[in-house]
Amino acid sequence: MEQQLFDRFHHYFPGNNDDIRVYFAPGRVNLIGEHTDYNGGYVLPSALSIGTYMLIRSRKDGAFRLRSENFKEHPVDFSLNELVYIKEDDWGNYPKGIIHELMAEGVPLTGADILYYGNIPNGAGLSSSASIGMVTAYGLSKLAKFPMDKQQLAFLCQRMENHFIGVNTGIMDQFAVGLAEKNHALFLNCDTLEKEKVALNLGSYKLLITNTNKRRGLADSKYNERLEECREALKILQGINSKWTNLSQVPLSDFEANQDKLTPILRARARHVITENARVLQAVRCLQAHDLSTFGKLMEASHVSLRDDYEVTGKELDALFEAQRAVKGCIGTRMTGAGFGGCTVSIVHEKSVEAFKTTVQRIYKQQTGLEADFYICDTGDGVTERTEEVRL
Ligand code: GAF
Repeated sequence: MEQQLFDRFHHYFPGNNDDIRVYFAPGRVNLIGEHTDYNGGYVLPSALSIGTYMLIRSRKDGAFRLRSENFKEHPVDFSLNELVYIKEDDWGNYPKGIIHELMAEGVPLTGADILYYGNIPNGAGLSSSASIGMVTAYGLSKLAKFPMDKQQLAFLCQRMENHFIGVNTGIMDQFAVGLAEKNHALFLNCDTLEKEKVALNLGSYKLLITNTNKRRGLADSKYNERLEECREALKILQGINSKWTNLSQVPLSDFEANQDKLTPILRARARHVITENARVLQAVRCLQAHDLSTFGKLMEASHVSLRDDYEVTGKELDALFEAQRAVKGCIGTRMTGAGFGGCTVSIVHEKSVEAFKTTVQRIYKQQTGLEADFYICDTGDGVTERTEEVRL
C-alpha cells in the first residue's frame, strides 16, 4: 500500500525520495458512550486498522499543494497567507484548518507537498475527518520538530473542527484516533481526561461494522442542535445544584426527582446522556469480566436510547438495528458515531457472520432500497509515522 503511494507521490511531485515522510492515522469505531463526550461523560471507542495515509515533503516557499487519491479531480493549493475556509476547497479545508491551528500555536511551517489516501468510507461515522486532521497535525508538527504530544494535537484538531469547519464536536474521535491501542478500547472520561485501555477479548466473536450507505454529513446534521439542547437542559438543572458543570455529573436519582422542570424534549435528551454514561461504566466492567452477553444488551439499550430519547438514528440505522438484533449469533448491535446515517457496530459469532450479512442485506434492501456494506472490524493503533517501514 505505502509503496504504491510513493509512486503516486512522485507522479504528483517529482523530486528527491529521501525527503518524503509517511504518516498514518486510523479511523475509529465507538463501542458505547454516544453523544456523551461534549457532555463531560464517558466514551469507549477503538481505533481501526483502516485510516488515512499522508506522504509529505516540505517546501520553503510557503506554498501548500494538497492531493488526494480519493479526490483525484480536486487538488487544493494555497499559501501560508491564505488560510481561510473556502467552501469549494471541500475536503482540503480539514488540512488547511489544521495548518491554520498549527500556525496559531507557533509551529514554524514553511509549506509542503502532501498526498493523502484514505480507506475509511467518507461520511460513514467512522471519523474520516478526525483521521485526516490528526495525521496532518502529527506529521506537520514532527516535520517542524515542534514538541506537541498526542493529547495536545487532539485538542488542536478539535479546535479545527469547531472553529474552522463549524461543527462543535467533542473530543472522543481525536483521542481515539491519536491514542487508542490495537486490541483495546479506550475508556475515556471526557471531563477529567482520565483514560484506561480495556482489553478486547472477544473469543469466538467478531466486531462487525455495517454501513447504511446513507451519507451523514456532520455539518448539515442536527449535531449542533443537540449540543444546544443539552446546554439548555443543564442550565435548568443547575437551578437545583449549581455545582453541576456538565450533564454527566447529574445523578440519575436527582434527574428523576426533578425531570418535570424540563420540557419533554430536554428531558429526553438529558435522560439519554445520564443513562448512557451509566451504561458505559457497566460496559467496561462487563469487558473486564468477559461478560460479552451483558455488554451486548447494553449496546442495544444504547441504540434504543439514541433512537427514542436523543432522536439521532433515523430510518436506515433503525432498519439495520432491528434486522441485526434478530439474527442468531448476534449478541449486541447499535449505531456508532454521531448518527443520522453512518454505521452500526455489532458483536457476531464467527460462525454466524455469513448468515448475518445475507439476512441483514436482504431485509435492509427490502426496507430502504439501499445496499449495506459490511466490514470485519480489526482494531489498530493511534497515529504513527511509517516512513521507515516503507523504506525497508
Ligand atoms: C461525532 C463527534 F465528532 C464526537 O465528538 C461525538 O460527539 C460523536 O459524534 C457522538 O458520540 O463523532
